Amino acid sequence: MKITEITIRQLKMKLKAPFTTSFGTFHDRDFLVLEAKDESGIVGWGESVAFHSPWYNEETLQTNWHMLEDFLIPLLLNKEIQHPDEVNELFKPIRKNNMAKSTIEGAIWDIYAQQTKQTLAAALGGKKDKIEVGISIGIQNSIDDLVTLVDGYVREGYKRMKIKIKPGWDVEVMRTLRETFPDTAFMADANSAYNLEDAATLKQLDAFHLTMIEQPLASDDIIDHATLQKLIDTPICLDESIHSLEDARKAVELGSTKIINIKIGRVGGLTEARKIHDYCEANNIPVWCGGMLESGIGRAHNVALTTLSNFILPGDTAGSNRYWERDIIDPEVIVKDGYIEVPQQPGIGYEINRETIESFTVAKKTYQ
Ligand code: OSB
Ligand code: MG
Repeated sequence: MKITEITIRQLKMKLKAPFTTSFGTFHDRDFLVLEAKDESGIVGWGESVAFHSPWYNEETLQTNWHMLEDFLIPLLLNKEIQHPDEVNELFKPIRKNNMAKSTIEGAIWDIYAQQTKQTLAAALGGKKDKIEVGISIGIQNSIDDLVTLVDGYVREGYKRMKIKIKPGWDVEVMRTLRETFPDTAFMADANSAYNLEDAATLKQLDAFHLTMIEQPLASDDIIDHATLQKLIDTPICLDESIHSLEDARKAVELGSTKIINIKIGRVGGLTEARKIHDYCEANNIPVWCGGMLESGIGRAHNVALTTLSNFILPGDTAGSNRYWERDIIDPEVIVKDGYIEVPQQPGIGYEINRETIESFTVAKKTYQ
């Protein structure tokens, strides 16, 4: 295939409810979506999961646009490629900027799946026809508010509740949830809010039988996480620390992580995500698919990836209606009894609603 035209759009979508993590609060979601066209006119879609500000990692929507326009698009446009796995190789000269790379790579995978007349899930080697999902719940104003929210999501059928924690919003919160919902699967996500001096606090969480604790320590750390894992029973799951197969291998070998959260954008695309999946499967490390408050496009890629066999634990891919009044895909992603049905149309399997996408577009540029 040869990509002959690429359009980048900047979208602004209002979240139904603010989402608060240990590093900040999101009211809106600003992001890029990328539309690529091959010489036969097939269109593929990708999403940059970078945020407006460099809170989660160092990338932003603007740095992604810069990388795409000045480096990545020129490397790809009008080049003959046989398979999406080659995109990774083509982008090798550019260091990191994984979310920017993943934006194009996702669109190429979508086109490849359509060309070969299969779903993106099948193109990746996925076999499930439905996937099991949980939900990530931000920091609330009070424990009562949180209990009410969790109760609603338990009733909706979500298979696992992920609770954002930070110092001062941790042990009592998890204790109340465990007492109120004795049989619900809970985990906690700290987004790097702690350090090793907090080990005694984190140790108290062992009493609540969490499925895991996600990224308690610094994003650039895998040494202290290994030390912490020896001190606590709750399995550690790394998110921010894992950018590649090499990072995954080192963290697993050091004993820094027992579970890995795979985010397609953070690791530079579906090809690398699949490599991490395969490595983890061979080493008995369960994985699950993380979320970045995606629009329907990124959500569709997450659904496809989650069909791979070692995505054993429920991911953060909640239904579109948890985030948006109106998503940009048709049909929207629907969660029923904690499952999402994998769409059966070729490619990402959802239609892009052009009218809706236009209504959220604040900037747009085409490259030929
Ligand atoms: O750490 O997984 C995270 C949202 C923004 C930034 C980081 C994270 C999250 C989530 C939300 O947990 C997952 C989702 O619902 O998309
Ligand atoms: Mg996380």
